[in-house]
Amino acid sequence: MSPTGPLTDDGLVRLLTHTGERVSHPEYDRYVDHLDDHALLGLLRDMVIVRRFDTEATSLQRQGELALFAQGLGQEAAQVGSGRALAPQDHVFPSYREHGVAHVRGVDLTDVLRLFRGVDHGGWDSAAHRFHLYTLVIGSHTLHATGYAMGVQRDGDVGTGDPTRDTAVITYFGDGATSQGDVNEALVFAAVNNAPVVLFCQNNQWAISEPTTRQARVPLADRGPGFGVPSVRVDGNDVLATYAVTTQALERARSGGGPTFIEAFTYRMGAHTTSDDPSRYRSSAEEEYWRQRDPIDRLGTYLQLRGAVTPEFLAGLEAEGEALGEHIRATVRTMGRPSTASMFEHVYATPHSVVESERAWFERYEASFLDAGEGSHR
Ligand SMILES: Cc1ncc(C[n+]2csc(CCOP(=O)(O)OP(=O)(O)O)c2C)c(N)n1
Repeated sequence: MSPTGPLTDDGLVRLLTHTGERVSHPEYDRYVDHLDDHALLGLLRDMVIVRRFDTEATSLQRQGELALFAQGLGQEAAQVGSGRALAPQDHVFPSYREHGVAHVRGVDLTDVLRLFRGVDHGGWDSAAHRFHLYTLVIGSHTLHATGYAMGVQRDGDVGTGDPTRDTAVITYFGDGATSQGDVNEALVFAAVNNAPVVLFCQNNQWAISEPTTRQARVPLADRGPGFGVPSVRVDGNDVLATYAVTTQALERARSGGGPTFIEAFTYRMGAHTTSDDPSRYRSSAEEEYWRQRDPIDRLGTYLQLRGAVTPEFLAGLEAEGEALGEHIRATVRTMGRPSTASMFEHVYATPHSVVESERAWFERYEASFLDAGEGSHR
């Protein structure tokens, strides 16, 4: 057992220090060496845009436009780095905080807010984006991801050597989720079936008010080898490192090498959700420690040191953020209420007689108010 407990940052793969210096890593350098200034600025842009989304959504919740919001603040590098490592044909099974991954999968982030406004269970086309619906039941989607990966394997879309065909599945979950049976069962199935799945744990240190020390006595990545799943601990606030380790894990999955467990060591800088008050259970010293390790500042400093950041880039990014803010505010305020009958849609993939008879009953019930001359029901 590790004498340092689950909060140690020992053994983290890191390519950028928290002061923005590039450090070499014998195994992982080769996964990022091809990234030129343009690509690195793209990663910075992704993270800044996603953080702007967070800020706007949090304000809208405070104004009563959203029922709830779960911020991804502080986890941008873990999400953008891993998300950018995906191939178009890969599949993502997220929990409920993966807005950064949604963004890099091309989901319009206002569609994510349809869920938080309560007008839709999802809001985006999960097949088109290969980004499945958010899951609020902690850990259950790791089983869906593993099962899906076993299906991909049985379809013969693994290990063919065709880079446009070979497919991996990735699933995102938190440190608290590792205490759930579902996640442990997913690890068993992934291991014994050699499933092409990457289990990406964002250890953001807190499961609402429960710290990681209440979830484990050892670093979370130590769990993987017990199931026979290779594991990596990565600095989750280092976008280059998360890109590198995820690229390697996805390549292993696509080539038939089986699953990988990744622990991205990061920090939830915001509250658990807008219903939570973290000042009740964590210290300002802890928050300050992590503010010094901000993932956006880290990459931004590195790019400044490289001389890659121009005034034009910064102006463009500012304009992009403003446009996104306007788009979010305008779109959310005009999201209409769903019709009550829409609850009968998408229950099953194909028509189902029970659902159809319930829909017919409901339509008769609604119409009865009109027959009674009330104009509309109350
Ligand atoms: C099966 C289940 N149990 C309990 C909850 C209530 N719950 C919602 S979020 C949460 C904490 C999750 O923490 P973690 O997995 O670390 O993810 P994070 O929110 O930190 O990203 C809990 C216990 C739930 N949604 N589902």
